Amino acid sequence: MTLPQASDIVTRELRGDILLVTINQPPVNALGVDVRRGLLVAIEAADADAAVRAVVIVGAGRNFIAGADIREFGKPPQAPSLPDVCNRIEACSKLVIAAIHGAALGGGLEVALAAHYRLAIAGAKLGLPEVQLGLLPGAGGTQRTPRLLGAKAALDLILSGRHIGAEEALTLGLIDRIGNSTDIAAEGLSYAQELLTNQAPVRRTRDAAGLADKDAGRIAIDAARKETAKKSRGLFSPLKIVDAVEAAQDLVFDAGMQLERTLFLQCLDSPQRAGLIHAFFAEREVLKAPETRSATPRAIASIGVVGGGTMGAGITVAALDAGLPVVMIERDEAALTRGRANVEKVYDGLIAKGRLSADAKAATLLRFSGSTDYAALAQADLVVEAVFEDIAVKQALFSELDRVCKPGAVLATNTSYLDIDLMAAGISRPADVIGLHFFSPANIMKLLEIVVPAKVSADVVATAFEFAKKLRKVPVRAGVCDGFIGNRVLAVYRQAVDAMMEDGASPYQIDTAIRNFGYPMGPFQVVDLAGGDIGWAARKRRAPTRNPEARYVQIPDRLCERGWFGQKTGRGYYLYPDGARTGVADPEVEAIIDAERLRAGIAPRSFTDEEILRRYMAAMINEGANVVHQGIALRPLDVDITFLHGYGFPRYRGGPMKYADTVGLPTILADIRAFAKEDPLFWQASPLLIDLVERGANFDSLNQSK
Ligand code: T1G
Repeated sequence: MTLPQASDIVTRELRGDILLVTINQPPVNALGVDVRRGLLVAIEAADADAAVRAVVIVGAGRNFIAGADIREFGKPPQAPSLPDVCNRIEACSKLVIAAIHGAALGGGLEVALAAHYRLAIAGAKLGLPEVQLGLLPGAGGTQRTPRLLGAKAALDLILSGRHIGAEEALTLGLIDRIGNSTDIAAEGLSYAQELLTNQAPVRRTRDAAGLADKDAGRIAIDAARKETAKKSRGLFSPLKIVDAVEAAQDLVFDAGMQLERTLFLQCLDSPQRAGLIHAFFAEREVLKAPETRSATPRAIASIGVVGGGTMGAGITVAALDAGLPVVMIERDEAALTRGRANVEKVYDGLIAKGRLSADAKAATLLRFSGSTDYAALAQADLVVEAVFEDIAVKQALFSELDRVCKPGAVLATNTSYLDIDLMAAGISRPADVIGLHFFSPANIMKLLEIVVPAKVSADVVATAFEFAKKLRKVPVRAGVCDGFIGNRVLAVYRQAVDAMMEDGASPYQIDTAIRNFGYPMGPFQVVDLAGGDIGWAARKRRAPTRNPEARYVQIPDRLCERGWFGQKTGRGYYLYPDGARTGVADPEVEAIIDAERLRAGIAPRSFTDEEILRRYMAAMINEGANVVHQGIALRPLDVDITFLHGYGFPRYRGGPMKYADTVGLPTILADIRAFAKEDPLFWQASPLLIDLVERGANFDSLNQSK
């Protein structure tokens, strides 16, 4: 049966006695049902045609095959399955050669493993990243890879999900040849011809002897299981991967394939797969803002950074690491020396860890220059200020930038809460002013909130997204408000957490409950890490405008008044004896909490971990809904990405809004209404949440790109 559309997507062309099979399914040749059908038709045709002595499979465009079509997961499966297609390729009576350029990932590599020989050219990316999607290689990857590479190398490749290049693939034995030219079809055909000339046999990966050394395999599997149990932190699929590779070691191929299928379907059904795939697509959708569609970014060839403190130095390193020249401005020589030292400290740390050479540091710093004269910014395409968080200081600074920067330079502020519209209003070019809110450490944290003031021009927003891409950051478009997206939502769920502490839950129980949800740290550990003085300053700043009717928990202030700011002062909510990184509970803190409960007239009650989590998430989700409702975030997925990349939200849950959809919005709304009986002012259900529940819709229904 020939399916016309399949033949369009998978074309066959006889070149002499070699059948060239080309997959052409933009954008990345994902293995959707049409591609699977087309491959099957092609292999059947090759087997049936006596004129065909070999088959070469290539991908059109920039990639071989990106993998299974992730968009198909969760939908009813359509035949043929990818395992069946791979088995049919492997069973072909003619030589099958996979010629790889670009990505051969997941199912893409599994197709190549089912071929009899594999060639790749420079720039190829091979890997089995299914674990990053909460899955495992489900088309023979857990059975063929160990047979080809041995259990240890296979487990490393599959459990890490990492991409490897052609050279490493050749060394490992994943491929047989590296092609020299960039013409992948020519390379594949030439290699096929060579194999035919040499009468190379049909060589099935299922028959490879990588698992012959049972003892080595057993040792590798036991070690992987122990290591994975320790570090997979609640993830479901990694241990299933070990089980599948163990099956490859212990069972015949077909039985191993059956077990792989069973384990794959278990992973597919896990909510973790849904969360991780949501994160995968959200990271791509978040790059699509109205301005990135409508405007062309300005060129960014050189950067200015005003301020050499923690943030200024971090931003400088991020730009230097992106290959950009950076000029740092500080108010005087001493401050500039400190700024440069802050930059060098980052690189010296990497050298100390053996992750950077001194020469590489020196080469990078050739692109760094410093000055105390703003005139040094005259040629910068984009300037980011990271000076003291005071609106008057910032306004004065923007006046200087307005005076010295060339026309068209983007003028950005790294402020975490000050009014960017005010900064823009004071200069002659408000259309060039934008917020670039980095997260500390700015050279490490991926999240970059791109804060869009009222008068900014679309091409400046597009330029900010382009800048984020250069720095390999994950940009999220945010509207101007106190805290933008992340810190605004944080302020709300922090209040919920402080209220629970005052009502009877210890900070240590709360931290444990939140860590068990999947966070690396609990909220009180985070405060101790970041420094309690930061939140204290924010509370003092908001005090004049705080609603006097609103509940205010004073416990955090009691600690700050004692200078107990956390790790940097040796104690905060926890004690850090001898500068330990992991704190211990502090009886004096518990005594302060008891005294505050007494002062507030509160009779403490117990909380279950489950209730702690429900309150924590209800507050986060509700404020996330408000942020979307008020247009501060474009879509719920923008809130998800903010919390995945800026606040340690467990990735396999997809983010707070995805998690809310998983729990069910009616449940979240019911919780909020129940909590409102104690504190109606704090627990006000978001109009967006109410509307979605009334319509029987969920947050994901709002995620189509704007
Ligand atoms: N399925 C569907 N769409 C995909 C896709 C995929 N596998 N990979 C990418 N896309 C979309 C992506 O959403 C974007 O869409 C566009 O293609 C360009 O992607 C059975 C079960 C291949 C390295 O995990 O790593 O195989 O935004 O921006 O930067 O064992 O895409 O344009 O609408 O990322 O050039 C395993 C995932 C799947 C690889 C290219 N494979 N993809 O990077 O482009 S599970 C993966 C990537 C599996 C089997 C199992 C990258 C890339 P839009 P992009 P890129």
